[in-house]
Amino acid sequence: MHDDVPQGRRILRRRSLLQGLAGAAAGAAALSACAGGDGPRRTDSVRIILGHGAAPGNPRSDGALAFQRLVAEQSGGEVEIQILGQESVGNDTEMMVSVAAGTLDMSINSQGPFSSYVPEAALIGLPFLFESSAHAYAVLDGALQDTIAARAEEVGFHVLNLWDNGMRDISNSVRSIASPEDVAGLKIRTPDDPMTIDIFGELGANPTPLAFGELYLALRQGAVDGQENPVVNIKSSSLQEVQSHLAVTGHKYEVNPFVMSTTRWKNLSEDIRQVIASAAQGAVEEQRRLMTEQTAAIYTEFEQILEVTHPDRAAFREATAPVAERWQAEHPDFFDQITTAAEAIRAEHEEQPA
Ligand code: TK8
Repeated sequence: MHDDVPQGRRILRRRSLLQGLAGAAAGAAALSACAGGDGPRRTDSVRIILGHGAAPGNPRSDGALAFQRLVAEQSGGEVEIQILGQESVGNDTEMMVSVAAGTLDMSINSQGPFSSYVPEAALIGLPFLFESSAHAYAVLDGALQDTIAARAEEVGFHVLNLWDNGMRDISNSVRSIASPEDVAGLKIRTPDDPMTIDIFGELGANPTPLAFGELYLALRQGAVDGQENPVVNIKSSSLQEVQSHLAVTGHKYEVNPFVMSTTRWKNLSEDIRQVIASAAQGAVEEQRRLMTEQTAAIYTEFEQILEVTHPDRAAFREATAPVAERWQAEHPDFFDQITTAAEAIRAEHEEQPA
């Protein structure tokens, strides 16, 4: 990934890989259609291509593998999921474009790039909306997910479910962060996400959107001072090697929307759709379980190798309050829906004082 190929060339390479795959799939279908004779009949087999941007060992990668296995089992081998991870068919933004165009069947994507199509989704990342991932699941699973899915369906994405991209913390290589003032002046890489850009702009940082796959090198070369992500993503992409401070802010939460091109979804048989929906449910449960398990272990490890601070969340909440006001003005209905749901059960999810 970190070679010298210019970005444009790299995208081209990914595109031709995708086209090659589509061609190969068509070729295989044509072959099996005229095969006949001996051997199992493969004429009904279906291949579905799933792209994601996570590194091997990341819960998203392992969740994708669980999905692949469950689909194979539940379809008796009739449906094959081909996984292309680690941004090998494009970064999150590019994969959203490919799914919309129907050249990629599915993606376990990210909140920011998804919110270019479904703007309301950015509000899941309102600063300090959630206390924890468990709080977010309780709020999002159900009516909120249905609202998001209905909007997405109108613009070409069938939402299977929302995976956990975790509570986000801030790492950097310049200084310890104890208060919001310490963030000011830092050049912070953000995803292609309008909410995160807004939050870090409000804190006086210099928010710099960049694809996740470019981040390790940008940090190593000092092109940016820091970044924000859940510790699980920091660890699975080894970002701790090129960072020295971690501030456990939990300043926002993100989902990974698991999307399929609506055209592809509609063209599948009802049986296959049921298999996919049920396998996606099994996979999100596995992914969330892995997130919880890995998060605790990684915090313990990072305490040893990084300078870790636990800033006062209330001070950060106050410093970022104007962000919420702006997004409320822009999406009043969805803002009400999500904040009311989050407040209703906040007390149950607040950390108990020791
Ligand atoms: C990796 C990204 C990553 C996200 C980001 O595909 O870009 O910071 O948090 O998980 O989706």
